[in-house]
Amino acid sequence: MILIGQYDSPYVRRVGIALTLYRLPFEHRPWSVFSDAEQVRAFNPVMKVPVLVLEEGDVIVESHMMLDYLDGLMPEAERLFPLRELERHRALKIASLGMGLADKSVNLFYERRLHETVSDMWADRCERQIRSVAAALEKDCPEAGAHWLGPKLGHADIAVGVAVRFSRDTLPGVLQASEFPRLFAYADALEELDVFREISQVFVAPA
Ligand SMILES: N[C@@H](CCC(=O)N[C@@H](CS)C(=O)NCC(=O)O)C(=O)O
Repeated sequence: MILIGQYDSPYVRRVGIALTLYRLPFEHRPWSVFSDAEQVRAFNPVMKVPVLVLEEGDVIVESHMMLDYLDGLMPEAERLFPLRELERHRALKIASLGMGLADKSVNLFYERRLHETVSDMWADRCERQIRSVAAALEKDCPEAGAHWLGPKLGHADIAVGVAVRFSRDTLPGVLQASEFPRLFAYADALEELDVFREISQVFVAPA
């Protein structure tokens, strides 16, 4: 398999972490959606990353769809989303909140970075949404070193971890450790894991 996209993207990173934890061999092509846009477009007409190219050449876009595909390759006991309810829908909800945090952080970052005149209305809304989802996560956040569902790391943990890191890297000061102490401690503990260290990249802003 080939994973296209840089690890400063929370979406690319969550797929890279899952591939690594699943010990599925893959080639990483760290193409930028901006400076390598045409190369990305050759695989994904939406020109977004991640893109996962399968052995037979088929392409999957959207990180959640990739995780769904990868989970299907794994024995049930190793899958990173729980198979059974209630745990399953709870894990899906936490992963969706994590990705919501990532989405709104991307929105706000692009608004500030790419628009000559920033829309205060949109920027304020994004900031409120980021803080709102962080507050929801803070409320039920596990202790640092623990996991959201059950004894082992899962896609829900990974989604929250990569989203918090992305938000902090790209929007310094929007989320503060003093306001979200459990969430920050939990995310910091994830960043200490070997797989989070390995599948990682310092954020590079689009030129
Ligand atoms: N929902 C998508 C989001 C992917 C996404 O927004 N990726 C960003 C990189 S962080 C991107 O490609 N942005 C370029 C653009 O929107 O044109 C997923 O989960 O894969």
